[in-house]
Amino acid sequence: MLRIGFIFPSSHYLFDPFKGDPHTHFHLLTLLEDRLGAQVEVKLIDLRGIDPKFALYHVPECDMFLQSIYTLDVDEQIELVAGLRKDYPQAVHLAGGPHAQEFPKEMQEFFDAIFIGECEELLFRAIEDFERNDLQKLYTNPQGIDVNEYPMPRRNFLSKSNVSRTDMLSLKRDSSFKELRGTTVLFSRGCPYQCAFCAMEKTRKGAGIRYRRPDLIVEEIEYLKRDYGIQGISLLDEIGIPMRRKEAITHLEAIGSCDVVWLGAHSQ
Ligand code: B12
Repeated sequence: MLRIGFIFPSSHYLFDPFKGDPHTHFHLLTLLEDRLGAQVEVKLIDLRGIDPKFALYHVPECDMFLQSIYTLDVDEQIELVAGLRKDYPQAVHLAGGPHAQEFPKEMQEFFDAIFIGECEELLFRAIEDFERNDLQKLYTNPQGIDVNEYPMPRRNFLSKSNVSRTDMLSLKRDSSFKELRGTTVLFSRGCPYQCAFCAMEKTRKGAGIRYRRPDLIVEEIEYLKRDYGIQGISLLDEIGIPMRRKEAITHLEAIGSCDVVWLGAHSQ
């Protein structure tokens, strides 16, 4: 059985790293679990809140480690790889995400394989390659995926107390939502703008913005209510409300039909 660990870094620079959630991880780990079942053992190695000095002690042995590289985390992520190579020398390290996409050459020095673009399908190809002892150094997908073809990202990779939290929906001048149990959601992929200051050059050239279908939004919120007692959601989408009027109405009606409060805020 192939042991795959997807690491989320300490996020030590954040006042409260639990205002967000590891969505890339939920999504890819759900896919791995669904498609590969008993062939894999998948883990979300959540290092949030752990002093980076002691992070290695929290990482179980795996055959394959995944990381989504962000510029603010890159030094810590590289250091982790170096430590893990000493402790678990057989393991391979795969990296995608904003910083790996923008600086693939630099990242190839530290990781065994780099992923550029939306890599749902390429991850499965890389696993096949790894099992044939033929892991490639670079996997690129220039096309955008259809977000509605993929299952709802499950949260079962974290404990219930980690997923369902209070103080997720507080407003600056109104604390009446403070005690509600909330979590974050992501109902879209990408961004339609081409801002000069944005680090995501590759994303800008991508498939633009795509939203989940209303019935899939309802499915996810109902799952969060049923399994996690969620009373409110915080939207992490870059563009929380679709810009086309018709699409915005069905999107908001789907959320509205679930009887939860919601907050449109990329919390970082
Ligand atoms: C939701 C979100 C968050 C969430 C969830 C992040 C997560 N890691 O899951 C939260 C709130 C936690 C968050 C936090 C931060 N975020 Co943020 N976030 C986003 C947002 C809006 C969407 C990312 C997402 O989850 N998409 C859904 C998933 C499924 O897609 P994806 O991540 O793109 O992954 C796909 C591919 O990139 C690839 N892939 C990615 N990683 C990997 C890894 C492997 C091994 C493989 C095979 C493939 C792969 O395959 C995936 C499927 O197609 C993006 C904007 C954007 N357009 O991407 C900003 C963005 C990624 N965030 C950004 C930043 C700066 C941050 C913070 C540093 C903010 C801060 N100042 O604290 C923190 C970092 C915290 C941390 N340690 O992770 C920047 C990153 C810029 C950079 N150069 O690194 C972005 C691009 C926004 C921006 N334009 O500035 N973020």
